[in-house]
Amino acid sequence: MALPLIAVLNGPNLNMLGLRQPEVYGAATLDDVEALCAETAEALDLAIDFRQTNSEGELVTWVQDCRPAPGRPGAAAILINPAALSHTSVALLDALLAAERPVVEVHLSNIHRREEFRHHSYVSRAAVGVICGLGIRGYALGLTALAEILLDTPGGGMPGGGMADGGAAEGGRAR
Ligand code: CA2
Repeated sequence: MALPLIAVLNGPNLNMLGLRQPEVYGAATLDDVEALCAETAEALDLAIDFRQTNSEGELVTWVQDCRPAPGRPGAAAILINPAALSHTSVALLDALLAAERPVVEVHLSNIHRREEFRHHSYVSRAAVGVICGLGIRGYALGLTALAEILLDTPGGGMPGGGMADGGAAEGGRAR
C-alpha cells in the first residue's frame, strides 16, 4: 500500500553537522539525521524524501515540487529545517504557504536562547508547529506530529497527491 510521503528538507550549511560547532549543534552528522528520520518514518508507516541544499532557490523549488503535478507525486507534508534561511527568506515563506501542505519547522538548537537575529523566523508563519532546542530528536518528533496531523485530517486538508507511489490516492490517510 502506498505510504504518505514526507519531504524532509534541510537548508544551508546543515551538511556541516557533526563536523564543526558540536557544542552548538551536537555530534550527529546529517547522515545520522537521515538514518533517524528513516527509522522513525518506517515505524510510523511514512515514506520520506530527505534532502539538503545550500541554495535558497533550490530549496524553494523543492518546496514547489511538494504540490503534485502530472508525473510528479508531490508530498503529503513537509518537515523543514530552513537553517539561516528561516531568519531571512520571504521567498521560502511564500513557497511554503503556496504548497498548501502541513509544515513542521525544526531547529536543532534553541534559537530563542541564541543571538537576537535568530529569534524571528519567517518560515514559522507557514508552520503548524515549530520544534527547537531538542537536537536531532526534534526531527523524529516532527515526523510523529505530521503522522498524527495527516491521520486527523482527511486528505491532510490539502489538495491531493503526496503518496509515495505517486498513485491517485489523496494526500493523508483515512482513519
Ligand atoms: O538550530 C538549527 O537547526 C538552525 O536552523 C541551524 C542553522 C542556524 O542558522 C539557525 O539559526 C538554527 C545553521 C545550520 C548550520 O549548521 C552548522 C553545523 C555545523 C557547523 C556549521 C554550521
